[in-house]
Amino acid sequence: MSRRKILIARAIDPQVVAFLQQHFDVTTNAADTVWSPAQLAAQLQGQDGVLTTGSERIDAALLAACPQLKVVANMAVGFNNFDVAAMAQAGVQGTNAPDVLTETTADFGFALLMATARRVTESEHYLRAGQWTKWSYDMFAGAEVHGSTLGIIGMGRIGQGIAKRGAHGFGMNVVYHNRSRLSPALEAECKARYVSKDELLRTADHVVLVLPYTAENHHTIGAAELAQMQPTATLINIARGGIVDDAALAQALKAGQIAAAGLDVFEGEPSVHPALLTVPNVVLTPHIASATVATRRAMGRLAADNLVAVLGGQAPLTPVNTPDAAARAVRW
Ligand code: 8YV
Repeated sequence: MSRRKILIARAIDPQVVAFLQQHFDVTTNAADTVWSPAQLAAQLQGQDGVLTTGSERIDAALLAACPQLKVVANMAVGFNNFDVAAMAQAGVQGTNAPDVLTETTADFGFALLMATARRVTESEHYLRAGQWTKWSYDMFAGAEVHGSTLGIIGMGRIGQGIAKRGAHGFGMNVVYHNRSRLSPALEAECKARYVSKDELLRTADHVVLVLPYTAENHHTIGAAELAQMQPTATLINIARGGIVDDAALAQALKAGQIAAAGLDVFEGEPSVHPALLTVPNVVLTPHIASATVATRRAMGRLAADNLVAVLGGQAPLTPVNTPDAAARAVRW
């Protein structure tokens, strides 16, 4: 049988590319261009599989235009770029890249929390601008981290990682809100107490968002939720942009309704709401929570392993859907 063909939609770790080349005829995106849906469909002609990086929209129109496509392996734990139902109906296997990024992403969640609470970037800008001429008792006085109340919305693997860091490393009182409660054993391991979203917003000193982006999670934090938070509280978003109403957040930060925010993800990224760029009490990073050399390599390798498994006739390692058998047969 001739070798299967795969497309790698964006530049990824060269070691992962080399691994894939051992198994497949590989087409890469040498220029690392961000393709439009039409360009992606054109690139996918004749391809059996594709490695995506989380921003390529895989929907019914694309799948109809690519009748040979059998598997889409996302190099991300989130897969809100997939229309999972359309993929199942079209007989296409989708996979994601969970677990390998959990601890790294939790580390970054904490880094962003610390930087936001302790005003790290704001004070660095002040210093670089030559404004530091004398000490004063309240210069960049921030919010306490140790011993404070950490509220986590979305208690999956990454949320649990943040809870453990907060409870065990910083003696924080951890509360969480999630679609479903953790088992008593996991709650004990994370030293986390389940509360309603309202209670969490009212009582947490630091609110961290780690929930997946779905239609019902759109604007989980908007003007009404920001109004419930304490004026001394911080908000950290390492989940997805659409979970926070960025315009309402910029307004709340300007008005001093909350103390500060740390954002790694944005509505419409890589564009950032212009109002957020003008408020000083927000730490902004370009969606890098999983960005360590080792973790990005591991994410790529897991996506690659999924392609090898599926196109080799094996079960995927980390599936996100079950393709319709009859539609699947047509593609094979
Ligand atoms: C990725 C992410 O960096 O895994 C996710 O869901 O958001 C990030 O870790 C991004 O999707 C690119 O792969």
